[in-house]
Parts: sequence; C-alpha cells; structure tokens
Amino acid sequence: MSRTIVIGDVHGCWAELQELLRATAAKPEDRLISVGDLVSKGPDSRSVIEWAMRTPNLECVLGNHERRLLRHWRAGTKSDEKAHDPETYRQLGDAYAPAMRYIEKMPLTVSGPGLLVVHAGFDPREGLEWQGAEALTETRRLADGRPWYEHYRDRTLVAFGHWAKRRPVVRPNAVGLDTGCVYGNALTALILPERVMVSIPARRAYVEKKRWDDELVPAGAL
Ligand SMILES: [Mn+2]
Repeated sequence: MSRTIVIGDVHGCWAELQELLRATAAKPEDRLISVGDLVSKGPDSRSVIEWAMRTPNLECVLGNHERRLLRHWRAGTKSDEKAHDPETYRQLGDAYAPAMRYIEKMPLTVSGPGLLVVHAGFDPREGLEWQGAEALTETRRLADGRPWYEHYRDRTLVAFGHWAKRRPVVRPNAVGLDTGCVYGNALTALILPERVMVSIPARRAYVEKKRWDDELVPAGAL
C-alpha cells in the first residue's frame, strides 16, 4: 500500500535527508510531502533542492525561506535580509535559476485525505481561504500568545513545520515536524496512514540556537 510521508524542515541538511529517506524506505509510489524550508541556513541547499526537482512523487509547500528568495528573484534582486543568504546563493551556484523556477511553482498548502500540510500555521478562527502567504509561512502564535494549533478544532490532520522544537508537536489533529535539524537536533518525518514518526539525529549543529521553545522544566523546579 502506498503511504504519505511528510518531511519536516530540511534547511539544506542533505546527509540527514538521505538518511531519513533510507530509514522510511521511501518508494516511488509513496506520496512525499515537504513542509517547506528545504533550503537556507544549512550546509547543502543545492543537493536538497536538486533532489526535490528530480523527485516526481514529492510535493513541497512554500516555506518562509523559499518565499524570501522568491520575492527577490521576482524583483531581479538577491536577498541580504538574512546573514546566511549569501551562503545560500553560493551553495546554489548555477542551480539558482532552475531552483527558483521550481520554487515558483510551490503551493502554499497541500491536501490529502484527512490531511492538510502548511509550512507554519494559520488562524483557525478564520477560514483557510482567508489566509495569505505570510500567515501560512510565518504563523506561530496568535494574538493571544497561544500557539495557533491550540485553537484548531477540526478533525483534518494539519502537518506543519517552521517552529523548531526539540520534540515534535503531536496532537490528535496537528503534528509539528520541525525538530531543528539545522540546529543540531533531528530531522523528522510523519508516515501516514500509520501515523508513525521517524527522526534522524543531526550530524552536528550547523547554526547555533540559543534557546529552544520547548525547553524542559528541570525536575523539581515546579
Ligand atoms: Mn520556516
């Protein structure tokens, strides 16, 4: 039976991505979905995006990092908004133009039976159709300070990334797959319909992360 494998934020972590694909035994008949942010920050954005471009059974939603590069591509400029942007262009090399043409076609959402994949999140109190690109690629908390998924009540499973945590967010109707591989933690995928999660430890921290949002409270501190 064919499966759906939703892959968390890769950020150029090519070695860990290959290991994840091996560990999930991903086959051409499986439906692969990336939550976006395939590129930027990490060691090998080129190999990751070239893998995406040659993998016909992969769909990838647009991440905020792709969106920033795309905005500059369309304006005929190159981004220097992030300190790591020049390094991303250097890694892409002459794959830059084909990569941007691929990224230009990335949708903001991908749907499956009982499944919705977005990069970051959205305000569940408003209809999905009212959510713009910025909301879908950037949302973590809503105006009340609570994570968007705590307000989400539908049965459709939302798989998302963007919010790097040491452990995946696992709720009945929402799964957060950004386990901060580029920060030295892990690359995580969700396999459906079994709802099995697979995590590959990062080879190293490619970017320093000073503080995690799911820091465990030390025993006794309560
Ligand atoms: Mn992101």
